[in-house]
Formats: sequence, structure tokens, C-alpha cells
Amino acid sequence: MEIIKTVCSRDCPDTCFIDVSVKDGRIIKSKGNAESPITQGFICPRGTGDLKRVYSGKRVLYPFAKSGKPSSQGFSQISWNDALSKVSEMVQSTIDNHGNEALLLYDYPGNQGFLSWQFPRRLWMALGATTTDYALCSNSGHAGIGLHYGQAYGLQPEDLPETSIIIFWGNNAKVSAPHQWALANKARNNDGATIISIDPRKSETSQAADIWIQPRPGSDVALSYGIARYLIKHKGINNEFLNEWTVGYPEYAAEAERWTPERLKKVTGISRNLIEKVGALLIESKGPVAFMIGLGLQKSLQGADAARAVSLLPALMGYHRGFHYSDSNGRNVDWNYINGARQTLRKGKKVSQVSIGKRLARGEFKFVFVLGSNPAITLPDLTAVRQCFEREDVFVVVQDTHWSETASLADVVLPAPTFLEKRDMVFSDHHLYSRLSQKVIEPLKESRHEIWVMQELAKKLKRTEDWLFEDPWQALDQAFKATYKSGQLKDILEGKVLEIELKPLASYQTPSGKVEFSSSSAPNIGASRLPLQEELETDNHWFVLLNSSIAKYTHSQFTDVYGPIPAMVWINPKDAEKLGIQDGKKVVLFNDLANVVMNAKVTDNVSPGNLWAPRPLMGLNSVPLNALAPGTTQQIGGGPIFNSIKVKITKH
Ligand SMILES: Nc1nc2c(c(=O)[nH]1)N[C@H]1C(S)=C(S)[C@@H](COP(=O)(O)OP(=O)(O)OC[C@H]3O[C@@H](n4cnc5c(=O)[nH]c(N)nc54)[C@H](O)[C@@H]3O)O[C@H]1N2
Ligand SMILES: Nc1nc2c(c(=O)[nH]1)N[C@H]1C(S)=C(S)[C@@H](COP(=O)(O)OP(=O)(O)OC[C@H]3O[C@@H](n4cnc5c(=O)[nH]c(N)nc54)[C@H](O)[C@@H]3O)O[C@H]1N2
Ligand code: SF4
Ligand SMILES: [Mo]
Repeated sequence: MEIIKTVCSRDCPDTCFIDVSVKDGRIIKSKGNAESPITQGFICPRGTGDLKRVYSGKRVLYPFAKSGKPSSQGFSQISWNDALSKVSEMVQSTIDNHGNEALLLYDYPGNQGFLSWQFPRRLWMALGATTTDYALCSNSGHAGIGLHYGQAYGLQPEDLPETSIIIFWGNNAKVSAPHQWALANKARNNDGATIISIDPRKSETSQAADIWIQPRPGSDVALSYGIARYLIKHKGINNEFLNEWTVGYPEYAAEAERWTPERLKKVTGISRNLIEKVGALLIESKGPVAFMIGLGLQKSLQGADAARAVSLLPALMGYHRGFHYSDSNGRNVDWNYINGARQTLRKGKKVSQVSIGKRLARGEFKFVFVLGSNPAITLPDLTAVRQCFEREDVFVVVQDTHWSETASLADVVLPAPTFLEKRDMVFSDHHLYSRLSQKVIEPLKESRHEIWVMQELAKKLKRTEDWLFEDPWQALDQAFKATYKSGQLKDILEGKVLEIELKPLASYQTPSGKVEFSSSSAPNIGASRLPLQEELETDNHWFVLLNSSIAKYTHSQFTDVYGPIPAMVWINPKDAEKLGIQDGKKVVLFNDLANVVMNAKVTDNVSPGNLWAPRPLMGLNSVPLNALAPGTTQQIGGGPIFNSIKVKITKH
């Protein structure tokens, strides 16, 4: 038996170092690496489930083409040569008849590896295809925090054991980042740190926290001003820091002053007592406070503003970037070199990822190449997306490891090796450790690397650009020249672990070079200088449907290992009684966009007026949750509003 060291490539903050045991070319066991200060010797149910997922019956192992649309007509296995010829002919005829921008590359980090995900973009860059702005996940938070800080990087998960108060704000880390949670727990067990969770529902993190604050969804701007007001009134702010490192504090303080405990209670539902308790804890804290800003916080109508507002609290207390969000823009990695955006002479259009449904419906794209993503279940405005993927005049190609919901709607499906079947480099957006992702086993059956597919298509399309055929490891070496604290890619290839250099915490890329409480760049994008709380709608007939991931699934992945994502919705007992809804019985969630049938779970874990469901579930009537989500984009950063979905609910 041999142990091969690799890195989990899932779209997950923890990016674990995993040690995989292999016997006779078959994976026997996966273990979390014990020396890694982040992985700490354990992996999550997805890490352990990968073993089954690699060999599952849902693998795509050969190229397939559909005999015709609609999709009921089924797939037939075809040769690689036929598949590539078919795809390249469709690319060419789309360009000839509709122009290059009618080609859409729809890619996302199903595998975060630079070679599985970014390098294969080069062909589409060369062709001038349309790409998306990747705003589905974290952009609104980045853009919002960026208005005050320049870029949104901050403290490291590794700093958590040194902190005294850790606030998970719209962040279900116990499930979504289990290794960050483990570090927070270490701080609590070893040094008595206090863990606070701020979440409108009782999440796994809220249950395990010392203090749970339950605001109304979308009221976090108000809540942060309420806390700020308490800190200002009780000498909990750091005047020296404010003078030296920030601008715009007086305007901010004036807005905070308006958030009296009475007004705050009305908008957020949080009592004066609780604000006083938390405010006093923050002021008396022996050590640093960490504000762990979640992605869930910023996926709502007010999401970017919420992230902005929370990010300003540590500056008020005198900490340089005392928050953690996602560090992706805090590193020096030349992504545009790897993906070809730098080399191409033909810049394609970049469109809003959140509004893809609308664009498909308008007929903007005639050819879609899907890579590392499952948009037919994870995008909002999903009915439009799915209907368009099934249209005869839209040719859809999917390269995936598994028969995803999108693959089953495609015209051609190309088999990809999983991350365990290829060598790559994967960086976490949340920690700084980097090692080689080694190939653990050979690619199964006829699955072929994304770069091979890209280059074969390039040849068939008679592309001659050198950079399409560059040695990918040389490209990475070039792109990582300034990435590491010390060392280069060659050290990684020799088996070393290197640390990525993070931009300095006490450095702000704003026009003033300081933390801007009142953002000077906000008016350029039509945003207010200060984060402002919008009035929340109150209509007793409409519920807010919150939704987030659960432990065994990464988005749509792992249903082949753990079964379908439970089609269930949490509802408060008071609402259930009013509507005659019983625990365990079927209900229908509906709005203008769709009807989705689920089982009701009657629980105090959500407050009246709110619902929660796991994402991205498929309803019992085969209508997915995301069919209820509008394709509305946020003004700041263009992100989605998944936590502002309005629905009504009735008995089935
Ligand atoms: N197991 C698992 N882990 C994952 C993933 C996965 O699919 N499965 N996906 C990864 C990815 S790509 C992402 S983006 C992250 C997301 O992980 P997180 O950053 O933790 O974000 P979410 O889980 O979307 O939401 C976190 C919490 O925000 C709460 N929330 C919703 N609306 C509001 C609000 O208005 N105010 C406040 N204060 N809280 C609110 C929700 O109830 C939820 O409990 O998880 C990553 N980790
Ligand atoms: N309702 C609701 N929907 C949401 C969200 C929400 O909060 N609520 N959040 C959104 C967020 S934060 C995110 S990040 C998106 C995620 O949306 P997606 O990126 O669509 O997520 P996945 O379902 O994980 O799809 C990844 C696909 O990549 C495939 N894959 C895995 N490894 C490889 C590989 O090596 N090569 C290739 N070619 N394919 C591979 C997997 O099999 C899978 O089909 O979902 C969004 N959707
Ligand atoms: S999914 Fe995340 S927590 Fe689980 S093994 Fe992979 S990197 Fe680690
Ligand atoms: Mo995400």
C-alpha cells in the first residue's frame, strides 16, 4: 500500500491536505493530514465520501451525445474523435452564424485546481467567447467591503486560537468550514474564548456557540450600527487608531447615533439587553476580536451593505482588518496569465452570472460549454435556465466527472477525471498553505483531462496561438512568481509545503490609503458612502426563505453517495399552527416563479415569518428549490439574493 499526498479541490474554504492510501491502483482510504495546522488530521463527510464518489455509478466515463432534443431521446456513447468533431463544428457554425459572443463559457470551481479550471479557459479566451463575472458566490461582499478597505482580505483562520471573541456573522462555519470551526473551538477550549453566532436561524454554528443573536433576515446593517453605538457610548472605540488609520468616522458615528435601542429592536428584533451584553463583552475582551463574515450574510437584497457594515466594526475597535471574509484578492497570483485573458487579442464580453437565465431566454447564446459547475440546479431563475438548455437552438456541452443535472440536459457530455486522477495546484481562498495536488490513481476509463480536451478542440478549430499549447506547469511557474513568502513552484513539485504571502493587513487600497468609514468611491457605482439599512418589507402573507448548505453535500455533489438532499423546509410552530401545517407532512412553497413541494419540519430554529431549506434541493414534485429564486442582481458587486427569496407556503 502506498500513501499519496494530495489536496481536496472542492469549492470549500478549508482546502484540506489529504493523504490517500492506494493499493493495486485503487483508493482504499483518505485521511486528513495531521501536520497541517489547518487540516488538523481530519476531513469532513465529503472528504471521506470522495472514495465512493470516484467509483460511483454516476461517473461519466465515456463521451456521450444525445440523439436529439427534447432530452427524452436519450444518450449514446460515441468516440472521443466524434465528440470533439461535433463540438468543434458547433463552435465554428455558431461563430459563423451568430458571432463569437454567442458562445458562452459557463465555468465555476467544481474543481478549484488551476489546471482543471483556469488553464482550459484559454481556448475560450482565444475565441472571444462570452464569460461570466463569477458573481454567484462572494462578489457582493468583496465589492462592499472593498468600498471601505480597498480589497477584502483580512485575518487568517490560523489567528483564531489567539483571539478572545469570535463572531460568526451569517456564517455557518461548523458546516461550511469545519476546520475554521475547529480552530475557533480550540480557542474556546484552551483559552476561554467566547463564540458568538449571528444568524436568523439556529444553525449548527448557532447551536454550538456561547451566544446566539437572532436578527431578522436582512437587518444586519442596523444591528452593526446598534453595536457601534454601544461601543461609542461606552468608550469601546480606539480613538488613536481612528485618527491615524481611518477617514470618515464622524459621518459614521452620526449614523450610528440614530440606532437607539428602541429603533434597533423594531428593525432587528434584538433586545437592548442582548446588545448591552455583547457590547460589554467586546469592550472587556482581553484579546483580539475576530469578525468572521459569512457568504450567507451577503447573498440577499442588502447583502453587500451588510458585509460592509460588519467589516467596519473591527476598525472602530482599533484592529487592522480584524475580519475574515475571503482572501482571494489578497494574494499575488497572475490568474489572467493562467487563463489567457492577458494573452488574448480578442476580449470577449463578460456577463452577469446571476442573470444567465434571463440572457439565455433572450437568445443571447447559441452554444454553451459548461465546466466544473452544475448550473441546471445551482443558478437562480432556474426554470428559464433549464428551459433554454433544452431548446433545440442552444447547443450545450458539459465536461463533468459525473452525470450532473446539467449533463443530463446537454447535447454532448465529456468525461473528466476527478481531482484524485490528475496532478494540479489548488489554493484555498481562506488559508495560506500550499502543496502539490498529486495524482492518486490513473484517470478512469476514457475520462480525459480538461486541458487535453481544450487543446484537441483548438487543433480541430485550427487555432495556432502558442499560448494555447504552452506547458501548463510552466504557465503556473510564471503566474506564481510573486505568490509565495519564499520558494517557487519547483519546491512544491519537490514535495515541500509553502506559505502564500498575504498582502499586509495595515495597508488599504482605498483612494485615501486608509479605512474609509465613509467611502469616497461608493458614489462612482451609485452606492451610498455609508452602509445604510433599507426598510424591510413586512407583509404577513409572504415568508423569507433562507437556504444554505448541509454537511454531506458540496452544492449539488454527493447525492450519489449520500442520497438526495432532503426536500424539507423549517417552519416556526406559530406559523405552522396558523396554516394548519403538520410536522413531517407535505407543503407547497410558491411564488410567481414556481411551486416546490417539500416536507415540513416544524421547529423553533426559525422565527415566525421565516423559513429555511437546505440548498440546492430538488422538490418532491421534481421542481428544484432554485426555481423559486429570482435572477435579481445586487447593485453592489452583482451578487445573488438567495436569502431574500419571498414565498408563500400552504399544505399540499
Ligand atoms: N458542507 C458544505 N460546505 C460548504 C459548501 C457546501 O456546499 N457544503 N459550499 C462552500 C461555499 S461555495 C460557500 S459560498 C460557503 C457558504 O458558507 P457560509 O459562509 O457559512 O454561508 P451560508 O451557509 O450560505 O450561510 C450561513 C448562514 O447565514 C445565515 N443567513 C442567511 N441570511 C442571513 C442574514 O440576513 N443575516 C445573517 N446574519 N445571517 C443570515 C443562514 O441562515 C446560514 O446559517 O460554504 C462553503 N462550504
Ligand atoms: N439556492 C441557492 N443556490 C445557490 C447558493 C445559495 O446560497 N442558495 N449559493 C451559490 C454558491 S455560493 C455557489 S459557489 C454555487 C455553486 O454552484 P456549482 O459550481 O454549480 O456547484 P456544484 O453543484 O458543486 O457543481 C460543480 C460541478 O463540478 C463537477 N466537478 C467536480 N470536479 C470536477 C473536475 O475535476 N472536472 C470537471 N470538469 N468537473 C468537476 C461536479 O461533478 C459538479 O457537477 O451555487 C450557488 N447556488
Ligand atoms: S470538502 Fe472542505 S472540509 Fe471537506 S475534505 Fe474537502 S476541503 Fe476539507
Ligand atoms: Mo459559494
